[in-house]
Amino acid sequence: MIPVNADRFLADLHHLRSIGAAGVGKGVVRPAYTEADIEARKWLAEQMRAAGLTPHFDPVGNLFGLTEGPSLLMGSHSDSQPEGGWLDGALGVIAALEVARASREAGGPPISVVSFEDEEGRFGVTTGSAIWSGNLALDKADTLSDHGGLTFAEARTAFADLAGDFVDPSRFTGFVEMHIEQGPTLDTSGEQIGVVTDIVGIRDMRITMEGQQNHAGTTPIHLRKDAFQALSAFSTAINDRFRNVVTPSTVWTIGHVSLHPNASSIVPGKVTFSMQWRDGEIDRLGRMEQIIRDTAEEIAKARGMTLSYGPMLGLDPVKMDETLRAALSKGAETVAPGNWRNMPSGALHDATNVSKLMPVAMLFVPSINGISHDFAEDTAEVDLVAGLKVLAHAAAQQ
Ligand code: HGY
Ligand code: MN
Ligand code: MN
Repeated sequence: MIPVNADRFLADLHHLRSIGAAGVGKGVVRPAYTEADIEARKWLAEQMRAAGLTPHFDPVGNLFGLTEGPSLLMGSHSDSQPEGGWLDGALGVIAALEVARASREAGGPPISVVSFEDEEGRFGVTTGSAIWSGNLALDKADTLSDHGGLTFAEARTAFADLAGDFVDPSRFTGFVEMHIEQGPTLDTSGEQIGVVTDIVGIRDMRITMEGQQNHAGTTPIHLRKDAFQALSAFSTAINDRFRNVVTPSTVWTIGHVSLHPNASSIVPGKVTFSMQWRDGEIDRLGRMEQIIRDTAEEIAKARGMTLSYGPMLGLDPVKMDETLRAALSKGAETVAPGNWRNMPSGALHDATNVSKLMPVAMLFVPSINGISHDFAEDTAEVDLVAGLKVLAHAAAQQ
């Protein structure tokens, strides 16, 4: 077993939390390419160097801590949602750093570390690892923009003076990512560890409906081409039409809405909204897409409105590598005998992209009350340390 240092691991985790601390509970605000994100990555690069690894930024800000020769890659992401938790991504990066550091100290197996950039999709979907893995072409990524209109090409210039080439994935024998569950399963069952079996697929697109901006007092209801009413009708219709396509584990979300001009006395003439859906089956994702497009077209036509789509991004469901998964299961049984389970991931992770390049596996620790993507996200420190030890066990079996 690699002798990990739990106190050093927790101290690094709390230091990373302090970079971009939201000042609300343990929350963080550290979206990709913001000052806090860049400061965090520079601090991580110093820790990697101090651990005997060679820090390396690639052209999009993915940060690797490289060891010589072939190695197992471990890590996650250190960027956060606009309102993020202190552990989403950060846990996997700091746990990987501690295992790599402790392994070097003990003359153990070579471990490299990575913090992928923009996993949280300020611009795309798991953007940094999608580009590195070839799932997303850099020139296409450069045309993506955030909700404020900043392009990915502009944002990534923040790393221009730090960036080297993309790292050659063939130097890695596999990838293991530790992450919080971000859901209620382990918190409800009371189990300490989840060994991931597969990660769901996702589709994500922006839809714009345009009608007629007008006076909220003088425009009769039957003459309106009201963008909010169109969105409301669309959402109600897809909820109904999904009924006999989806399963209890299928999810779909309209999370971002920009209504123009967003004023109380003006009938909104335009709405652009995010449409995201996830499932473990590729063909179900396709059937849902068809319902979404058909319903949007039907509603826009019936209301004399125009309809346009932004780029659709997505990743297909992936299964975890059996050998790496067995190593995690063995570690879980050693660290938390009888207190762990095999389970799917409803959240997306960089491991999905990396699975295109090499064998991948993931492990979870519980999220208190199943909360994530919220300042209240948290995990008991005893569970964080248990997860670290499972990760170290899996690394030692390489
Ligand atoms: O949305 C996700 O599943 C990930 O946390 N970005
Ligand atoms: Mn994450
Ligand atoms: Mn996340």
